[in-house]
Amino acid sequence: MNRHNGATSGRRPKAIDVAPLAIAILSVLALALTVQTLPQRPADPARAKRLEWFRDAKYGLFIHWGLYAIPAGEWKGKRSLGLGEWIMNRSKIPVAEYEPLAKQFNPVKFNADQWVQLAQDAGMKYIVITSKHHDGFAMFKSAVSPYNVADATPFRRDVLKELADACARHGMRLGFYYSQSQDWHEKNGAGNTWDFGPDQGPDNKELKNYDAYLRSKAEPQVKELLTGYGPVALIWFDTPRMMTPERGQRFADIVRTSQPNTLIDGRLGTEGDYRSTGDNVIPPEASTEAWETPATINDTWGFRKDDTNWKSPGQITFKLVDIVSKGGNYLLNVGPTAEGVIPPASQDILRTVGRWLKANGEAVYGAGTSPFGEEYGEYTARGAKDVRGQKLFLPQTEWRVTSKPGKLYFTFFAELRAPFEIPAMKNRITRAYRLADHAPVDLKTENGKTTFSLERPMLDPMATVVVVEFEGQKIER
Ligand code: H79
Repeated sequence: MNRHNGATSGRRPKAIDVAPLAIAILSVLALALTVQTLPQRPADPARAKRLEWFRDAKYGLFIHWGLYAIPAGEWKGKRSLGLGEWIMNRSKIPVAEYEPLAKQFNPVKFNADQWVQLAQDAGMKYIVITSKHHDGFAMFKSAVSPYNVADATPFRRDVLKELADACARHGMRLGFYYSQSQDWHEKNGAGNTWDFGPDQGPDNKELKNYDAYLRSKAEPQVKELLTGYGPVALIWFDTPRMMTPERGQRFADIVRTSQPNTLIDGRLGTEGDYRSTGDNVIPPEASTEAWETPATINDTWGFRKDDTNWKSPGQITFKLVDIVSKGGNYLLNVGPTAEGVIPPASQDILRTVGRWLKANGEAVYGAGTSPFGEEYGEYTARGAKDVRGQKLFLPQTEWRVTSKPGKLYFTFFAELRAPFEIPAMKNRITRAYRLADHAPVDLKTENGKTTFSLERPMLDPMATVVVVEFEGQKIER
């Protein structure tokens, strides 16, 4: 027991005082336990406010578009493996050979309104587009560097400005990806070892004048993005190589002073507003802090003409509901061609998921996490390891749960072979119905267990949602 408990100091408890004393001690213990289980970051009301729209949005469109769409995965007649936007790095293309791609960049089929319309049809609530990827080429008119779409190409149009105006017309939020650390076009940026040598020596000593690059290009370009394109929903920084907390803070200060409502993602190098998972990584369990999974619709971000490994609409829908049930956002990428066309296959997939969301969006937008968790799967008890050598997680993918006050949304991704048993809870269940057509679902309660069955074939074989209403706001287990 805590003899130095301030709540009892100066008092000598008599027998009759034991109850308040016990309560005081218990509340101190409870406080200590709460503090331990709270997320590490301190409560920040301004951040919570900034994040409100983001937490409700759940689903965004990522767009990777730049000069790399021209080679589209092939350099000098040879396939360059890996991510399309990494071709300069993977094929060790010197700046002197990559830079002239700008003279070929003329995406005459680019139509910002059509892209925003696609995102809207897809049921996406925000767009994030590459303003400058690791190759250093800016997709906006920049006074900081002539290596940009308006000054170095025959197209001469400010792509980001057109997109920002279209988003404003459609009421769509727009954020910018900006590669703050890697810049393969600049001798002092990180990453271009083939033209400019290694970034760091064996002792991590910096061999380039990295701060000169940050101050002369990255920082002023981020400032341009935050001053010339209307309200910016977020800045999506990436790969924080050599980003010390001080350097990260310089970017954070630029964002906060230019647009205090703009969110900072989780890859700046200093604390952002939300956590970014690894690329294509969906965590195994739910979390209450704001987070986002950036993900590819095939296996590349920037367009590759040979990548047709599209995820199906059913796979995308599962990932979206899985992520929402764990408290996160899904930022799903498309890679437009050098002509300015979003590959028709990815458009079809997005629109199919969008049609599902039209009927079932209530289970997604603004929805909270699952109060259960057993549906996610479990770690293997047999000692198998995953490819990274971590304990293997065996996911279950039959169903997921999202929630709103008084409501649970059970989404089924496969037909039920037996009546579905609602996980045990203290709340009384009042009724159940299919979300898409509001058809009632019969509930059976026996021995304190409530079950229901779904008609076969399922209403929507891709994903059928059953709403279960219960007494009270929150599930008590
Ligand atoms: O913008 C997308 C990626 O280009 C970027 N993040 C997403 C959102 C990203 N930057 N770095 N990485 C992802 C990690 C990259 C790893 C690899 Fe490679 C690039 C594996 C293959 C190509 C580096 C070069 C490691 C091997 C070759």
